[in-house]
Amino acid sequence: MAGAVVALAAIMSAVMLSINWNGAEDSTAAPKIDDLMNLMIVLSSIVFAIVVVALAYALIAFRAKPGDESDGEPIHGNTRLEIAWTLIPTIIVLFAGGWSWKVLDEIEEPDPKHLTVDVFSQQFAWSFGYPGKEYAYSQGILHVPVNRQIVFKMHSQDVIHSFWVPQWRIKKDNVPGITTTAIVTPTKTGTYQLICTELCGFGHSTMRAKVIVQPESAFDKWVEGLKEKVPTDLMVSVKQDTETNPEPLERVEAE
Ligand SMILES: [Cu+2]
Repeated sequence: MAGAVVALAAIMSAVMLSINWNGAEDSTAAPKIDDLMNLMIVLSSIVFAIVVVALAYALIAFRAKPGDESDGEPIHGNTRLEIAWTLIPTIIVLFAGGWSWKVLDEIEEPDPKHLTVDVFSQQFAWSFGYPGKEYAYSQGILHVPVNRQIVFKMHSQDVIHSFWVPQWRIKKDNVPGITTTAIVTPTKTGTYQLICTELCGFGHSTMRAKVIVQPESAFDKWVEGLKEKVPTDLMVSVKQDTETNPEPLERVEAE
Protein backbone atom coordinates (compact mmCIF):
# COMPACT_ATOMS: atom_id res chain seq x y z
CA MET A 1 0.00 0.00 0.00
CA ALA A 2 2.78 2.41 0.93
CA GLY A 3 4.42 1.64 -2.40
CA ALA A 4 1.23 2.51 -4.28
CA VAL A 5 0.92 5.81 -2.38
CA VAL A 6 4.52 6.78 -3.17
CA ALA A 7 4.16 5.79 -6.84
CA LEU A 8 0.88 7.67 -7.33
CA ALA A 9 2.19 10.76 -5.50
CA ALA A 10 5.32 10.71 -7.67
CA ILE A 11 3.35 10.39 -10.91
CA MET A 12 0.89 13.15 -9.91
CA SER A 13 3.73 15.49 -8.89
CA ALA A 14 5.68 14.80 -12.08
CA VAL A 15 2.68 15.51 -14.32
CA MET A 16 1.57 18.63 -12.43
CA LEU A 17 5.09 20.07 -12.08
CA SER A 18 5.82 19.59 -15.79
CA ILE A 19 3.11 22.10 -16.70
CA ASN A 20 4.08 25.78 -16.88
CA TRP A 21 1.01 27.13 -15.11
CA ASN A 22 1.81 30.82 -14.86
CA GLY A 23 4.02 31.74 -17.82
CA ALA A 24 7.23 33.76 -17.71
CA GLU A 25 8.74 34.77 -14.35
CA ASP A 26 9.36 38.51 -14.79
CA SER A 27 9.50 39.87 -11.26
CA THR A 28 11.56 39.03 -8.17
CA ALA A 29 8.39 37.62 -6.59
CA ALA A 30 7.54 35.28 -9.48
CA PRO A 31 10.06 32.45 -8.87
CA LYS A 32 9.33 32.50 -5.12
CA ILE A 33 5.59 32.28 -5.70
CA ASP A 34 6.08 29.49 -8.26
CA ASP A 35 8.31 27.53 -5.85
CA LEU A 36 5.63 27.90 -3.20
CA MET A 37 3.02 26.64 -5.63
CA ASN A 38 5.19 23.68 -6.60
CA LEU A 39 5.57 22.77 -2.93
CA MET A 40 1.78 22.90 -2.55
CA ILE A 41 1.40 20.70 -5.64
CA VAL A 42 3.69 18.05 -4.12
CA LEU A 43 1.89 18.20 -0.74
CA SER A 44 -1.50 17.96 -2.45
CA SER A 45 -0.29 15.03 -4.59
CA ILE A 46 0.71 13.13 -1.44
CA VAL A 47 -2.68 13.76 0.22
CA PHE A 48 -4.46 12.86 -3.01
CA ALA A 49 -2.48 9.61 -3.31
CA ILE A 50 -3.22 8.59 0.30
CA VAL A 51 -6.96 9.20 -0.17
CA VAL A 52 -7.21 7.46 -3.56
CA VAL A 53 -5.14 4.42 -2.54
CA ALA A 54 -7.12 4.01 0.70
CA LEU A 55 -10.36 4.32 -1.26
CA ALA A 56 -9.27 1.77 -3.87
CA TYR A 57 -8.09 -0.64 -1.16
CA ALA A 58 -11.40 -0.33 0.71
CA LEU A 59 -13.39 -0.89 -2.48
CA ILE A 60 -11.52 -4.08 -3.30
CA ALA A 61 -10.74 -5.59 0.12
CA PHE A 62 -14.11 -4.96 1.78
CA ARG A 63 -16.33 -5.75 -1.15
CA ALA A 64 -19.52 -7.66 -0.15
CA LYS A 65 -19.67 -11.18 -1.52
CA PRO A 66 -22.50 -11.88 -3.97
CA GLY A 67 -25.65 -12.77 -2.02
CA ASP A 68 -24.39 -11.22 1.23
CA GLU A 69 -27.39 -9.19 2.49
CA SER A 70 -26.14 -8.73 6.07
CA ASP A 71 -25.54 -5.29 7.68
CA GLY A 72 -22.07 -3.86 7.97
CA GLU A 73 -20.21 -4.11 11.27
CA PRO A 74 -21.27 -1.39 13.76
CA ILE A 75 -18.19 0.80 14.29
CA HIS A 76 -18.01 3.31 17.16
CA GLY A 77 -15.12 5.58 16.37
CA ASN A 78 -11.41 4.93 16.42
CA THR A 79 -9.48 7.28 18.65
CA ARG A 80 -6.07 6.62 17.09
CA LEU A 81 -7.39 7.18 13.58
CA GLU A 82 -9.23 10.35 14.59
CA ILE A 83 -6.15 11.80 16.25
CA ALA A 84 -4.11 10.98 13.14
CA TRP A 85 -6.52 12.56 10.66
CA THR A 86 -6.78 15.69 12.79
CA LEU A 87 -3.10 16.04 13.56
CA ILE A 88 -1.62 15.36 10.11
CA PRO A 89 -3.75 17.92 8.20
CA THR A 90 -3.16 20.46 10.99
CA ILE A 91 0.60 20.04 10.62
CA ILE A 92 0.37 20.33 6.81
CA VAL A 93 -1.79 23.48 6.97
CA LEU A 94 0.42 25.13 9.60
CA PHE A 95 3.55 24.29 7.60
CA ALA A 96 2.05 25.67 4.38
CA GLY A 97 0.80 28.76 6.20
CA GLY A 98 4.20 29.38 7.79
CA TRP A 99 6.02 28.95 4.50
CA SER A 100 3.57 31.32 2.72
CA TRP A 101 4.07 33.89 5.44
CA LYS A 102 7.84 33.70 4.95
CA VAL A 103 7.51 34.12 1.16
CA LEU A 104 5.10 37.04 1.53
CA ASP A 105 7.47 38.69 3.97
CA GLU A 106 10.36 38.33 1.51
CA ILE A 107 8.53 39.66 -1.53
CA GLU A 108 7.07 42.60 0.39
CA GLU A 109 10.36 43.58 2.04
CA PRO A 110 10.40 47.37 1.58
CA ASP A 111 13.27 48.89 -0.36
CA PRO A 112 14.16 52.48 0.65
CA LYS A 113 14.80 53.32 -3.02
CA HIS A 114 11.33 52.25 -4.16
CA LEU A 115 9.19 54.20 -6.61
CA THR A 116 5.59 54.94 -5.71
CA VAL A 117 2.92 54.84 -8.41
CA ASP A 118 -0.76 55.59 -7.83
CA VAL A 119 -3.21 53.31 -9.60
CA PHE A 120 -6.74 54.52 -10.29
CA SER A 121 -9.36 52.00 -11.28
CA GLN A 122 -12.91 52.65 -12.38
CA GLN A 123 -15.48 50.93 -14.56
CA PHE A 124 -13.79 50.02 -16.89
CA ALA A 125 -10.41 51.67 -17.17
CA TRP A 126 -7.05 52.07 -15.47
CA SER A 127 -5.06 55.26 -15.07
CA PHE A 128 -1.85 56.07 -13.25
CA GLY A 129 -0.23 58.88 -11.30
CA TYR A 130 3.49 59.29 -10.65
CA PRO A 131 3.80 61.15 -7.31
CA GLY A 132 7.60 61.36 -7.54
CA LYS A 133 7.18 63.18 -10.86
CA GLU A 134 4.71 65.79 -9.54
CA TYR A 135 1.71 63.60 -10.16
CA ALA A 136 2.14 63.23 -13.91
CA TYR A 137 -0.83 61.28 -15.24
CA SER A 138 -1.27 58.56 -17.85
CA GLN A 139 -4.41 56.75 -18.96
CA GLY A 140 -4.57 53.15 -20.15
CA ILE A 141 -0.81 52.81 -20.15
CA LEU A 142 1.59 52.22 -17.29
CA HIS A 143 5.34 52.67 -17.55
CA VAL A 144 7.70 51.45 -14.83
CA PRO A 145 11.48 51.15 -14.57
CA VAL A 146 13.07 47.69 -14.56
CA ASN A 147 14.88 46.29 -11.49
CA ARG A 148 13.42 48.84 -9.10
CA GLN A 149 10.83 48.15 -6.44
CA ILE A 150 7.49 49.71 -7.35
CA VAL A 151 4.96 50.38 -4.61
CA PHE A 152 1.54 50.60 -6.24
CA LYS A 153 -0.98 52.55 -4.18
CA MET A 154 -4.38 51.61 -5.48
CA HIS A 155 -7.54 53.71 -5.37
CA SER A 156 -10.81 52.39 -6.77
CA GLN A 157 -13.31 55.05 -7.77
CA ASP A 158 -16.40 52.87 -7.75
CA VAL A 159 -16.47 49.08 -7.14
CA ILE A 160 -13.86 46.45 -6.30
CA HIS A 161 -11.34 45.87 -9.09
CA SER A 162 -8.20 43.78 -8.98
CA PHE A 163 -4.72 44.55 -10.25
CA TRP A 164 -2.93 41.67 -11.97
CA VAL A 165 0.04 41.37 -14.31
CA PRO A 166 0.37 37.59 -14.76
CA GLN A 167 4.12 37.56 -15.41
CA TRP A 168 4.68 39.46 -12.14
CA ARG A 169 2.30 37.06 -10.30
CA ILE A 170 1.22 39.74 -7.79
CA LYS A 171 -2.51 40.31 -7.65
CA LYS A 172 -4.26 42.80 -5.38
CA ASP A 173 -7.79 44.09 -4.94
CA ASN A 174 -8.59 47.78 -5.38
CA VAL A 175 -11.21 48.58 -2.77
CA PRO A 176 -13.27 51.80 -2.83
CA GLY A 177 -12.63 53.99 0.23
CA ILE A 178 -9.26 52.56 1.22
CA THR A 179 -5.78 52.39 -0.26
CA THR A 180 -4.41 48.95 -0.97
CA THR A 181 -0.77 48.35 -1.80
CA ALA A 182 0.99 45.96 -4.16
CA ILE A 183 4.77 45.69 -4.18
CA VAL A 184 6.54 44.49 -7.31
CA THR A 185 10.11 44.53 -8.60
CA PRO A 186 10.01 43.84 -12.36
CA THR A 187 13.13 42.06 -13.56
CA LYS A 188 12.64 42.12 -17.34
CA THR A 189 11.95 44.88 -19.81
CA GLY A 190 9.07 44.39 -22.20
CA THR A 191 5.38 44.94 -22.83
CA TYR A 192 2.78 43.33 -20.61
CA GLN A 193 -0.91 43.49 -19.94
CA LEU A 194 -2.52 44.69 -16.75
CA ILE A 195 -5.74 42.76 -16.28
CA CYS A 196 -8.66 43.45 -13.97
CA THR A 197 -9.25 40.14 -12.26
CA GLU A 198 -12.29 40.98 -10.15
CA LEU A 199 -15.66 40.80 -11.92
CA CYS A 200 -16.61 44.48 -11.79
CA GLY A 201 -19.48 44.92 -14.25
CA PHE A 202 -20.47 44.69 -17.86
CA GLY A 203 -17.16 45.86 -19.34
CA HIS A 204 -14.96 43.87 -16.94
CA SER A 205 -13.39 41.66 -19.61
CA THR A 206 -12.20 44.73 -21.50
CA MET A 207 -10.65 46.40 -18.44
CA ARG A 208 -7.01 46.20 -19.39
CA ALA A 209 -4.02 48.47 -19.65
CA LYS A 210 -0.70 48.25 -21.43
CA VAL A 211 2.35 47.94 -19.19
CA ILE A 212 5.81 48.87 -20.37
CA VAL A 213 8.84 47.93 -18.30
CA GLN A 214 11.90 49.84 -19.44
CA PRO A 215 15.30 51.09 -18.26
CA GLU A 216 15.13 53.89 -15.69
CA SER A 217 16.41 56.59 -18.09
CA ALA A 218 13.78 55.77 -20.72
CA PHE A 219 11.14 55.73 -17.99
CA ASP A 220 12.18 59.18 -16.73
CA LYS A 221 12.06 60.55 -20.26
CA TRP A 222 8.59 59.12 -20.85
CA VAL A 223 7.22 60.60 -17.61
CA GLU A 224 8.74 63.98 -18.50
CA GLY A 225 6.81 63.89 -21.76
CA LEU A 226 3.46 63.45 -19.99
CA LYS A 227 1.33 66.58 -20.40
CA GLU A 228 -1.45 65.94 -17.89
CA LYS A 229 -1.45 66.03 -14.10
CA VAL A 230 -3.64 63.71 -12.02
CA PRO A 231 -7.18 65.23 -12.17
CA THR A 232 -8.54 66.84 -9.00
CA ASP A 233 -11.24 64.22 -8.30
CA LEU A 234 -8.65 61.44 -8.41
CA MET A 235 -6.33 63.44 -6.14
CA VAL A 236 -9.21 63.66 -3.66
CA SER A 237 -9.31 59.86 -3.55
CA VAL A 238 -5.56 59.73 -2.93
CA LYS A 239 -5.86 62.07 0.08
CA GLN A 240 -9.08 60.56 1.43
CA ASP A 241 -7.91 56.98 1.08
CA THR A 242 -4.62 57.72 2.79
CA GLU A 243 -6.46 59.25 5.75
CA THR A 244 -8.76 56.26 6.10
CA ASN A 245 -5.93 53.78 5.74
CA PRO A 246 -2.65 55.16 7.05
CA GLU A 247 0.54 53.52 5.90
CA PRO A 248 1.86 50.68 8.07
CA LEU A 249 4.72 51.81 10.34
CA GLU A 250 7.50 49.88 8.63
CA ARG A 251 6.59 51.39 5.28
CA VAL A 252 6.82 54.91 6.73
CA GLU A 253 10.24 54.14 8.18
CA ALA A 254 11.40 52.98 4.76
CA GLU A 255 10.50 56.25 3.02
CU1 LIG B 1 -12.99 44.16 -13.56
